[in-house]
Amino acid sequence: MAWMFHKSPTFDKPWRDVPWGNRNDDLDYVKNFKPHSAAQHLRVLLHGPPDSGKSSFINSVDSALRGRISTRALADTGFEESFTKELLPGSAPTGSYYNETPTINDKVHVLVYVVKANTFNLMEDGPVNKMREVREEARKLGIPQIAVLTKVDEACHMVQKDIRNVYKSKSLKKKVEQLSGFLGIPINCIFLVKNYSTEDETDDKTDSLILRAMRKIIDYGEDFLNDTFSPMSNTENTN
Ligand SMILES: Nc1nc2c(ncn2[C@@H]2O[C@H](COP(=O)(O)OP(=O)(O)OP(=O)(O)O)[C@@H](O)[C@H]2O)c(=O)[nH]1
Ligand SMILES: [Mg+2]
Repeated sequence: MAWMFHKSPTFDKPWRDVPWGNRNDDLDYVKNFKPHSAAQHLRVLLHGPPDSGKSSFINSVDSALRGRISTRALADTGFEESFTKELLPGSAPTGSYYNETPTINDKVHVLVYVVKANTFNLMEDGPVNKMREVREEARKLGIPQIAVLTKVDEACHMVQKDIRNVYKSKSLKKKVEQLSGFLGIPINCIFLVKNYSTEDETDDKTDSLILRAMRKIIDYGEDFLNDTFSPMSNTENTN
């Protein structure tokens, strides 16, 4: 009866509740979002190693919003994908991004770390080390930070079977804890996501995870804009 001693790869109950039925609500929220009047759009910087799923995440958000798989060029979406660029174009006189008088529209409003969940060991993944430097810079600038752990389907076969197992998976919970410790980001700012990759149609459950993450990204970005333009200060905080 050896099977009796096998540990289950999943918890009986999810460690985070995903309101799977909330997809339409989150969809409306993200669709109808208008940034703080002082900014033309919310600027989100996706930061992560090559192949971590940054472009796929941008396309997946677009797909979820449009209700069909999208692969359009993403100019003017407010997203930027990067692994090296400065967070604040005026912060360092290096490269072609130097801007002596950055306005709120030039600044990054939310920093999103994108890491693949099937990375063997986050600590040993050289590129992930680079994120800690960026994190320090973001912290000094007061920029909110979120992490998205992608490729949850490839990281856990129980999730591949049924995406609703995502917050029940023991191995994924471990990855989240590992990333939280490594980057110093609280667990409630880390989101598990499966990007659209091979699908030719969108799916409500996959949408739910993508839109939930996007909703949080928006909320944190808005907090940053509201803090920068609080009624207490009538001048823009350029630090
Ligand atoms: N199964 C699965 N595949 C994914 C997921 N996200 C991304 N991929 C695949 O992983 C590969 C890399 O994804 P990209 O979105 O191009 O990664 P990136 O971070 O933009 O990579 P660079 O632009 O090279 O830095 C692509 O083949 C995607 O289809 C996911 O959640 N699940
Ligand atoms: Mg890319």
